[in-house]
Amino acid sequence: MSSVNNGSERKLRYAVIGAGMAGVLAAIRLKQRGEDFTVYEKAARLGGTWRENRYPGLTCDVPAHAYTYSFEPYPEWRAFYADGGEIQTYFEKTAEKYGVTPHIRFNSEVVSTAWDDERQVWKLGLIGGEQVEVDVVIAASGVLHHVNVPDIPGLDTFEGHAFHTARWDDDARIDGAKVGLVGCGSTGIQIVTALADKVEKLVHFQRSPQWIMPVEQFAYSDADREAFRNDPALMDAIRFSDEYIGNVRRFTDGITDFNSPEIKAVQDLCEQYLNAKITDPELRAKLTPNYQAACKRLVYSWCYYDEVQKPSVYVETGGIERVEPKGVRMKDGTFHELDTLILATGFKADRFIRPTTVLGEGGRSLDDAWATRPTAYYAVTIPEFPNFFMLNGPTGPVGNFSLIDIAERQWDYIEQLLDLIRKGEAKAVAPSAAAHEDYEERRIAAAKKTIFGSGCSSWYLDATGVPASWPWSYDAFAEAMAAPKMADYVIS
Ligand code: NA7
Repeated sequence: MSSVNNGSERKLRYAVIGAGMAGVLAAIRLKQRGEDFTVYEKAARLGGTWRENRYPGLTCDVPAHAYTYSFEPYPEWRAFYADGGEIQTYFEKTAEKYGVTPHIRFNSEVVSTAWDDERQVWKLGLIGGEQVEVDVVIAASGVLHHVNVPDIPGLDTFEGHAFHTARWDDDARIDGAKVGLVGCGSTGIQIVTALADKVEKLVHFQRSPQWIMPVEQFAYSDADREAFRNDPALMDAIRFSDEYIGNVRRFTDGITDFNSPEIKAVQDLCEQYLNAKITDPELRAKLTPNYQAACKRLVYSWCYYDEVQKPSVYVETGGIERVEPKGVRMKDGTFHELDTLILATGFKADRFIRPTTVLGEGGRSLDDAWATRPTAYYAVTIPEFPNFFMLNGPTGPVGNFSLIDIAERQWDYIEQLLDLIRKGEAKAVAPSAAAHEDYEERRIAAAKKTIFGSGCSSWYLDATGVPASWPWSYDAFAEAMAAPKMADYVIS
């Protein structure tokens, strides 16, 4: 990371778009340098995905002590895998501690941002019509935040509460009620585990079953937290343990080749877990996927197979014909009467900063640049969009690594490009079209060999069916982020 701005550098004005995990990170780093920045946040609270998702059972699948900023360990976690509310508290406390909350303008959605070729500045339009001018835009607007509401006929005729999991409806009847749940990603599976004991009946509408990776969950005691406070090395020991970082690194390396021994080991583990836990052959058949483990993002759970076997839960594998006022009608005519219908149907993962209008050099729109698929050079920068940097942008996710770690490394990369501008060696930087094309060619070829491209549908795939995550190893990612190839940048 570069040093504090000591006044000899050009003083830039920065707009950070989004006050989620990545936006708060950018804010902290800019604050530490003494830079002039504002974070524009569309909502009334920071937290991004952890603000928006409040569904019962919400848990992060990265161990809590590995799901923190590297510079801000947190002794207070209540369990090995933290719940969403705790994580939201962590980000709010951290933003407060580092003094960045006052730099966030809440309820201030950025609706447009346009590059002025002549003056080499970005002009932002805010929701109320206000115009703002900055030198640098940091797009930290998140990945999984545009909800995917399924197009099921009759959905709007349902008489009970029907809602997407990221729009949790506190007025919906859950306790002692007949609840329908559509979707079996991490969200749907976590909701089954939280509701099985609360509802009268939970009908889980399953289009595709999921492979479940067994993990262990346990609570931290007061004594554990006291020990973490007194000796932060204990938290590092978890963060850098072979059980976590070693496994996730091996898994991420394995992802790059769907025939790899690592993927075979994951497959064996998931199969053994399923066969050991689910005793009823009919239910086991329903829960057995017809694709390789890890092709869809692996679902981690310590209790799903126990909960799904409870008498209150019914896994419905038939096709949904339509929603009716009192429930869901299946294609075979079966009717499930329901009080509440929960849609755990995921997100439109190809939106990123959109619907914000982004116009780069010569008025080129991001929508045009992304007509085939959203792309960014090494997931961070885009040709013809100078001084525009993305955190957790397209092709950013690296295996099952914590997105915090990924954003921190991306920030270190961005800093080195910003330094060129601060030191007067450039007024604007963007990758060359040729460098980006070369990156995309290599990335797509590698992506097709990854486990995500082995023949299943998932939010990892772009509209052309190519996996849109980092297709190489974690070490390759760390190396790429450590030093931008300056020759690949157009520096004006
Ligand atoms: P996911 O993982 O995208 O899962 C969405 C689920 O919803 C998945 O089971 C889909 O089935 C199902 N789905 C979507 N549309 C429909 C319709 N129309 N009918 C029936 N079922 C449908 O989203 P999550 O929120 O669970 O998790 C997203 C990420 O958040 C997760 O990977 C973690 O990284 C955190 P399909 O598999 O397409 O057959």
